[in-house]
Amino acid sequence: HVDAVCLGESMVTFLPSRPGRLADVPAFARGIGGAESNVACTLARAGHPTRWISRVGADGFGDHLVRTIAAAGVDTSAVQRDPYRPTGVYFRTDGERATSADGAPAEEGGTGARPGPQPEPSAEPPAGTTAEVAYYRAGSAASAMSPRTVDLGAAFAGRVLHLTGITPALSGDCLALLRTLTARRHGRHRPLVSFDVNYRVALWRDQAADPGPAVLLELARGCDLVFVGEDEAEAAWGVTGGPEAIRAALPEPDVLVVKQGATGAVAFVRDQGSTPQTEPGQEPAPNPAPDRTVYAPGLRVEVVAHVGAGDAFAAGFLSATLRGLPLRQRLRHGHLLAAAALTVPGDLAEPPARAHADRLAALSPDEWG
Ligand code: KDG
Repeated sequence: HVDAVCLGESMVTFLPSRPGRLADVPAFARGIGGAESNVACTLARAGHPTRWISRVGADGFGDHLVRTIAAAGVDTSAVQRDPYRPTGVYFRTDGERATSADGAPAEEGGTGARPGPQPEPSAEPPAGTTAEVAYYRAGSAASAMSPRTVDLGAAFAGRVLHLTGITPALSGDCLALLRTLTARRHGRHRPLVSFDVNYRVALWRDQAADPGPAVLLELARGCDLVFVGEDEAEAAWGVTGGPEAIRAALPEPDVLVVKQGATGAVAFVRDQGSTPQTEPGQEPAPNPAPDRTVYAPGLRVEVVAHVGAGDAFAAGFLSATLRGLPLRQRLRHGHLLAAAALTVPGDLAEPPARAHADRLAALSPDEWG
C-alpha cells in the first residue's frame, strides 16, 4: 500500500561554508535537494508509505541520493539509473539575512510561515549580496524521464501523486511526462494529483520567450490540488489582486492553496457535494460549484534558510489531507512543517511527532496567533 508518490529530479546540493558570493565562498558541504524528494522524505518521516520516482546517474552522487532518500523511509524501487547521463548537482549561497526576513522570494515558492527576529549571524554577507543558485543539471539523468521511460502504473499507485513545475522545465520529454500524468482523461483511475507550481525562472530562461508561465498554468489546470505563492502567481501569470484573483484565474483544481509569503495561506475547496461528476476525457463544468475558503496565519520563527520550506508546507498539507483532517488543520500542518524547515540550513528538517503536531494544529486561533 502506498499513500503518496512523488516524482521529480533530485540533486546533490552544495551548501556554502560561509556567507558570500559564489565567486568567493571557499568550500561547500554536501546535502541533498529536490522539491519532490523533499516532500517524499517529509511524508515518509511523518509516517506515510511513500514512493519517490526519478532517474539518477549510475554514479556516486546517484548512489548517495538513493541511499539518503531510502534512509528517510521512502520506497526508491522505481528509481531508474541512467548509464549515460549524470546525476544533477547544484550550489547555493546565502544572501543577506535582511533579504530572507522579508518572506520567501518567488523562487522558493513562499511558505506561509512568518519569520521572527533574526538570530545573530556569525558572519554576514556583504551588503547587497543576494542568494545565488547555480544548477549543473542540463542533460542530467532525470531530464531523460519521459512517458516511455517512467512506469505510469507505479506513478498512479498511491492515493496521491505529487508533482511540481520544476519537472516540465527540465526537457521536452519531462514536459510530455507531466502532460501525461496530469491529463484528466485518466478520470477516476488516477489518484489525487497534487502540483506545486514552483516557478523557477532560472530553469526556463534558457528557452526562447520563456514558455514557463503558460506551461505551468496549463499543467495546474489538469491537477486536483495546486499550491502557489501569491508572489509567484504575480511573477508567472501577472495576477495581482490577491488569493481571490488567483482562484479566478485557476478555477479548475478542486483545492487551491495560495501561500502568502510571511503571512499565512488561504485554501479554496470546491464543495464536492454540489460538483457535477466529471467523466474521463470530459472538461470540468464551466460554472463550478462555490468554494469553501479558509485562511490560516503562519508561525513566527527565526529563519535560518527558506530552502525546502515550501516543500515542507506541501508535505504537511498533504499528510493532513491523507488523514482526512479538516481544511484549517491541513493548512496548520503545512505551517508547522514549514516552520521546522525554516529553522535549519538545508532542505530537510525532522517533522514534529504526529501527536505533537496534532496538539499544536488544534490550538485555538488566539493560542495559535
Ligand atoms: O524547494 C527546494 C528546491 O528548490 C531545491 O531542493 C532544489 O528542486 C530544486 C530545484 O529544482 O530548485
